[in-house]
Amino acid sequence: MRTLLVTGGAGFIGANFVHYMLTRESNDRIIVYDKLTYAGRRENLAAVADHPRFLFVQGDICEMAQVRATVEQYNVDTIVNFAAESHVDRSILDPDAFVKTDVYGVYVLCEVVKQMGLARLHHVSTDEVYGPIAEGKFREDDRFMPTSPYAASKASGELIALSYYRTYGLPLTITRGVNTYGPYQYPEKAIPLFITNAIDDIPLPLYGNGLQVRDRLYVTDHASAIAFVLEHGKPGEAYNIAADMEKTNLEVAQRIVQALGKPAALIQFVKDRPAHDVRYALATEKLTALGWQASVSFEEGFERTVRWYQENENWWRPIKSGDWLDYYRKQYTER
Ligand code: NAD
Ligand code: TDX
Repeated sequence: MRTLLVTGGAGFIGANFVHYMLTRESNDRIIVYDKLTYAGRRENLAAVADHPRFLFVQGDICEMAQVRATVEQYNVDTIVNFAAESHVDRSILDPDAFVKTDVYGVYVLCEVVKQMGLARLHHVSTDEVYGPIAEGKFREDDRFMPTSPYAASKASGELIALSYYRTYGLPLTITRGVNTYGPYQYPEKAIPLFITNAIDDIPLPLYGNGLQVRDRLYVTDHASAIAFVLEHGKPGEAYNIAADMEKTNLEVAQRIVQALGKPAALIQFVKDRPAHDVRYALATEKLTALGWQASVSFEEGFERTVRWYQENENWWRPIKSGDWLDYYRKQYTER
């Protein structure tokens, strides 16, 4: 039996990972440790709130004493770190929290794992650390060339963690996933933003020409890949996660209006994101050679996602407006 401290477990991928871990055969205990920023919500964990192997602790990964106390109190042996500021547009407008959580916060977790002799730190990273690639795919040993303050913070956090593996032998594994979508994703990210806008007949703002390419991964596949690396990954190694489902933003927006029976005229081209990465793509042989594979096609994941937002308005309506979205609309959607 392991006891996992899932930092950032009340956010989109973290909550889906917790659901995944608690519904499969295992005795693992799951302690979610989350600051509950705007992106972290107890509602995301409502389905497992009474599960006998689940507990929630509100806390910040930048607070070393609190992380240590939680590890001690619950006999944690493994930390899986999802906690991050995760939205590129917010990092462009105000990078401060990104540097704190995505860099310093990772350092704190490394220190705790080192000081307390834990069995594993698994750090969840992103395709964005490599930067854009016009053709071909990045492999795990390619150099980092991040563009946005978000991507640079994630790259910096990873470099700190890797230095702890090299210098102190920290039992570290890393995964770098591509753009992930599915239930519980905050409606500031493109897919849930577009779906919820389309439901309300609000324009879908496509940055620039809409031809930027992202590889799309359904969230349960992202969760299963992390669980797989926790069991089969080798310390000191990073693993790309992708499912070979490259799509332009324009194609995704078109599929959304079609699926919801809305007019294509809802799609509006707006001012581009500064330094917008034109394409991300990852080679996944390292992970598939170990035996992991994705199980949800884009068609199936897309249909499930659209249906989930249609059926769960009570989840997204309360967070569909507010300071950020109002500010964002001014910054990005007015030409
Ligand atoms: P999210 O923004 O939905 O959730 C982040 C969670 O971290 C929230 O619950 C938030 O409250 C929590 N958090 C933030 N700062 C914290 C702090 N200082 N201490 C404790 N908790 C804190 O993000 P997500 O989309 O679920 O992403 C999860 C992880 O996966 C991130 O590390 C992100 O970089 C990475 N990632 C995301 C994607 C994607 O497409 N969403 C793709 C690849 C990698
Ligand atoms: O309104 C929009 N219009 C638009 O055209 C928004 C919000 C986005 N976009 C474009 C920008 C990107 O090319 O859609 C694409 C996807 O945008 P986001 O959903 O913001 O994702 P991205 O910037 O690619 O980053 C995501 O994937 C990698 C996550 O937010 C990161 O946390 C993850 O590391």
